[in-house]
Amino acid sequence: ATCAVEEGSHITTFDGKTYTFHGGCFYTLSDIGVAVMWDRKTTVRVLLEPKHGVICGLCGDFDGDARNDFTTQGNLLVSSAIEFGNSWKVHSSCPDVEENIHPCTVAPNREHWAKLMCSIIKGETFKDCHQKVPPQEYYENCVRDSCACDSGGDCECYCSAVAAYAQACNEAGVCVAWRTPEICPVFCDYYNGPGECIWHYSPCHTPCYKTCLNPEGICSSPLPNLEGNESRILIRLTGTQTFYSEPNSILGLSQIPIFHPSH
Ligand SMILES: [Ca+2]
Repeated sequence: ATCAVEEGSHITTFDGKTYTFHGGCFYTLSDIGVAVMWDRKTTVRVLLEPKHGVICGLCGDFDGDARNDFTTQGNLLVSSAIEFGNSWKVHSSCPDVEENIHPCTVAPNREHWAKLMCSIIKGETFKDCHQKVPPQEYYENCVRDSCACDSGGDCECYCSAVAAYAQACNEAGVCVAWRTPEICPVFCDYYNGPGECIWHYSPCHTPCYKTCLNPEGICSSPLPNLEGNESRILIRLTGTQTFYSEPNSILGLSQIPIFHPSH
């Protein structure tokens, strides 16, 4: 099971409840993690074994029922994402979030651009996925995030938001090659030496695959299908064998930040 915190504020619990919580503090995501994957930017995934026991935090309690996931640290079932999120602050001195204000209200000049760019999610590019994963919620998150990125990193928020939908499609079995040289490109060629053609970007692959650290391609714990900003999966072709870069690493130059709990 996977709990995802995408673009820093869109959370899907282990039981499948989705909500938005823009917090500025440190929060408890889950009180135990089998593996944590982080894209070094705005997205965190916590992976649990399917038969793992009940947990608590922003990722919900993992009892198979999405309806009770807004249980506060004080063990109250609430309906407000803000009340729920605030209860899981790690430091009580950090101020509570007061209200989820739509960022397009604050930056109306960005709204048109955001809606235009995010329309890719509801458009032709992703049409094979629309039946499997309803796009509306992802579109709205995309508009919200694209409005919220006020300077620098403009495209990063947008690309992360589209990548979140591509990721959901991937997990539903629909792989969409949506990146182009104009839209959120992955510059693999940067890593190829002069005259070399070794590294390639691939949007789709199986959940378990051969890597330099896992040459047999045998996985004990399931890894989600990965795409895009989150993974930058690059394939290295060496003779008859295919090796992939480690998940979330860029060409193995940096290791995936996986933390194993000590208990
Ligand atoms: Ca639950």
